[in-house]
Amino acid sequence: PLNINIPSVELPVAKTIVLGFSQLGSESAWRAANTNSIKAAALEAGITLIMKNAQQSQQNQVEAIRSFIESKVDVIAIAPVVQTGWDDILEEAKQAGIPVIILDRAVNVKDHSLYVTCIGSDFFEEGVKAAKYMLDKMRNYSGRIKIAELQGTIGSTPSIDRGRGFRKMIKGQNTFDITLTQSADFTMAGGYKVMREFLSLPNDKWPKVLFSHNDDMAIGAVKAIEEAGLKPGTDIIIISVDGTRRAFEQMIAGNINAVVECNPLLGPLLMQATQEIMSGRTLPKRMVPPEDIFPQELAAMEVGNRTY
Ligand code: GYE
Repeated sequence: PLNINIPSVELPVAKTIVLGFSQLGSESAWRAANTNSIKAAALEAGITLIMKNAQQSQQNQVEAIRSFIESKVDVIAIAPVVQTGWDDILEEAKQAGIPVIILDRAVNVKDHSLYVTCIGSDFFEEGVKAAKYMLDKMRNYSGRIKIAELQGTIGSTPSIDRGRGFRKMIKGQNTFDITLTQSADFTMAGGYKVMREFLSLPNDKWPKVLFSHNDDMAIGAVKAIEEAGLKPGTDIIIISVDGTRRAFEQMIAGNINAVVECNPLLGPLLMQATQEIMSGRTLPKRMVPPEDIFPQELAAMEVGNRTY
């Protein structure tokens, strides 16, 4: 018999990448869009995604990360609820040799080698844009302008930096004054509640401008303003951040005056970064999506393009 010797070939088995992602919660429309974008992009990229929702608790995030380390995922991604307190758990991931991607919000760690890259918006710049719009919008208004601010989650990068960017721009402008400021946790219910409290003060304390750190809180505040018998967008100028479809609809209705865009659709960037890390490429330490600001005059034209 003919004896043919066929050498056996080792076919490389394409191992699917496993990504553990700790999502911070589900407080807003932005967050829902962010979660959906990540799920869809993982599916598209053929990456196995293990996602855990921390319901606004840093402790839950730490436990999720620890479970990812124990189950030896390939890459860990974290959307951190607050900025501080990450050094120890990131050190654990480093000891285990698992690369970490920081997504959306940032972390304050002493050792920057604890994460590979940080993908997310420039929140300081968003605050600057919001203030620039306000300065222009109010340029013909005479007298002192009282500003109310609805902050997001205390200790979170977007809230800290939007507040700082905004303040930087009004510093030295002595007609502009932030007279009321409180956290409403980035939620619609919170925005409603805090704005109601603001408007329960004597009316000489009522603000002329509202700077809301996100759309959900602004939409909640619109309801409280209407209930107080005022016209949102006219009696109180409203500026918010995110750029959700609902906020655009509110602009069209005249209730919100301008929205600073903050892009939640980070899924494709995250999957790309994950694949590049796995193939040994070096990534930039910081990746920032391009973003715009939309005044109410553009809302009707743009609403159809909003994908979140
Ligand atoms: O603006 C807000 C969400 O971290 C950029 O979190 C995100 C913020 C977003 O709850 O709506």
